Amino acid sequence: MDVGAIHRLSYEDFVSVFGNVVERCPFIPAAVWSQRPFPSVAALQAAIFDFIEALPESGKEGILRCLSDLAGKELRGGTLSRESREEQGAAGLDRMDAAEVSRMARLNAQYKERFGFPFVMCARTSDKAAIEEQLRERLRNAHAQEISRAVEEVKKICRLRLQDLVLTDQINKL
Ligand code: 2AL
Repeated sequence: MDVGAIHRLSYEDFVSVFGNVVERCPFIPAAVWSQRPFPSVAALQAAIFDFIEALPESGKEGILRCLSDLAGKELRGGTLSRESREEQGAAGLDRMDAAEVSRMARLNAQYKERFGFPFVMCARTSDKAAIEEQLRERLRNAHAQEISRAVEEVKKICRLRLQDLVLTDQINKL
């Protein structure tokens, strides 16, 4: 991809292209827009990560709350974002039997009850068994430790979504 293409995007197109690299957080690309020109996609990614890291804990929790549950109601109801649906599908979360669905629902509810935000994990680099195992393990973490762990997962998801945008060359198609 020609990085100059990013620079040529209007503010509206920039937010439209990068608006969901962090799930349902278009204010993040809106906030880093003023740091243009980005010499590379890696520089854009770094600006996004720096913005997230500079947030207080309450802001990080806010970002985490924008994600939908893994294997939750939105997946079954067809209301996930396209990216989230594809990622959850890649991990096999759309092909679970009734026992798996109810175990995940119980664990997701326990997690949310304990931490106040949904369990977040990069699904594309995992599978349904590993996701359930991680969820059980991370339920034991301390609150602050779990915020940073979950933010690391948001960054992994963001990195892969940015890579997709570059590979599918959606920026040059505008
Ligand atoms: C997600 C999502 O939408 N994509 C992904 O990899 N993980 N959600 C989540 N709660 O972890």
